[in-house]
Amino acid sequence: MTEILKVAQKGEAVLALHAAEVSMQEFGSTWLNALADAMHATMLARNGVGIAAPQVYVSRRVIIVASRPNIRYPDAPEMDAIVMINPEITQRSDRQVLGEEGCLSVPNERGQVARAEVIRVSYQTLAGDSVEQEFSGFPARIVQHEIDHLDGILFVERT
Ligand code: K2U
Ligand code: ZN
Repeated sequence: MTEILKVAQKGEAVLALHAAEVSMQEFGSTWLNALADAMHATMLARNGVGIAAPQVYVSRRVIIVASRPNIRYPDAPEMDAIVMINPEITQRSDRQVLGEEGCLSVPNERGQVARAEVIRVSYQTLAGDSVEQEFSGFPARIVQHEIDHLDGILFVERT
């Protein structure tokens, strides 16, 4: 049974915390896999293109990135959802791009946010494998937005 979880709203303390890393012994655990499933179901139910664990009241460094074409980014790539555990941005392009963002935790608000156009991200998969991957454009924007959530930062603090 995959749960659709309640999404924390702007002003709730959990969104302002620095989320804790997932430790090696937690990989493969029932709780981590259940969390990823519930985050994914919740993101889909809310038509999100990403979600971070703190948004469902879990202050741990887990995000999902799932770009798809949408009204604001019609040429965004359609990508399979990626679950990133302990994600870290290892490189950022100097060049930044302004783009409109929204947030499942900040309803009815949209704002222009400057983000690095190209980033390199290192993260662990649910299986515990380490991955280094480059993102650009809208997917790069989503990754930066979600990692901000892990550091207690909402996009409205960057507009
Ligand atoms: O983290 C979230 O609250 C999910 C956001 C992700 C997002 C990141 C960057 C730019 C836009 C959104 C939700 O997907 S907000 C809904 C949405 C979907 C597509 C485009 C804009 C807003
Ligand atoms: Zn958000």
